[in-house]
Amino acid sequence: MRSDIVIEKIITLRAKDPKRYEALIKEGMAWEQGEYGKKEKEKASLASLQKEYFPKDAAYAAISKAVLEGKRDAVVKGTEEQLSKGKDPVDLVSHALMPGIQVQCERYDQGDAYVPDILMSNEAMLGGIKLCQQKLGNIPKTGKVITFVTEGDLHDIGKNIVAAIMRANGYDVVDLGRDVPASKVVETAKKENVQMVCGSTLMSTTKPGLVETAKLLAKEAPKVPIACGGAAVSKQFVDTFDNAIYTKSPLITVNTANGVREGKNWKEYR
Ligand code: B12
Repeated sequence: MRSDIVIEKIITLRAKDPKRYEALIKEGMAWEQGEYGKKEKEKASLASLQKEYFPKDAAYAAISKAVLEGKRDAVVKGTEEQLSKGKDPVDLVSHALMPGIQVQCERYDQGDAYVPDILMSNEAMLGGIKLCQQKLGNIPKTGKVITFVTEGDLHDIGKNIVAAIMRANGYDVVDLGRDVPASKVVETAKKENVQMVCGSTLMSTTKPGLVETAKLLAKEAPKVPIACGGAAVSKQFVDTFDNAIYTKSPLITVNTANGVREGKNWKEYR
């Protein structure tokens, strides 16, 4: 569209619908603030990344390293050993398995690792997560949630960790996967009678999927809020639309789901 036409449209919108105009300005600003992935980070060596992310415990660090190296068998063996020693499965996911993928993602981001490296580390991590979930077995179900990644976004590593930690805390998780349109989320929320929806996105371009889902839920399943997370999402952004709660980490999401189950409203989290 030509820029003079765009400007004319903006002026018309400001005159005809000042409320919407204000909302769009606010939303646009929240969009830009702290835009994720754009800042030039200083390149970190593998050793310094390991120092930053890896656990102190040698057995846990060996699992993180096996995830980083994409060695699924070694991850499975190490996780099995720790579980047989009575280690907490949730602790293993957060402090042995996750650090490995975090280092791999940082390396990819700075051009030191490639797509197959990420995919192999992800596979290796999932091998360990599967065992932790089996160990937890059939713990009594406290509630039901949906996890999904917004339409157009294929980044599901973080969402898979969130789903695993929700399950470990007694939630029945309907995982819709990645690249999911808002309509599918809302249809499932109604059918499955869930208490909350957990949506994630890692790209600026796919953030509107969270807004759309929150709005559609408010219309068609009014008691179901959406917990929004993922590295591209900030509190500033989530606070620009209704029926949504910003949840920075998987454990905050669990606590929020507990609150919603007990009758808390999304407004109480603002
Ligand atoms: C891994 C990765 C990929 C993998 C994804 C594999 C997969 N199956 O997920 C591959 C290689 C396929 C990929 C592809 C692309 N990628 Co990419 N990718 C990344 C990378 C390196 C890491 C992301 C990640 O998994 N982090 C690890 C997890 C554990 O962290 P996390 O997701 O943030 O999750 C944590 C929290 O956020 C939270 N959380 C996560 N989800 C949720 C959900 C809820 C409900 C809650 C409460 C919390 C929560 O809990 C998690 C655990 O603590 C990032 C850069 C970076 N360092 O972050 C770029 C990045 C996200 N990618 C980017 C881009 C642009 C792309 C591509 C378009 C690249 C291209 N040109 O092909 C494509 C996208 C294709 C598409 N349509 O989606 C950009 C996005 C920029 C932006 N601002 O929009 C980034 C930031 C890279 C960059 N610096 O530019 N990518």
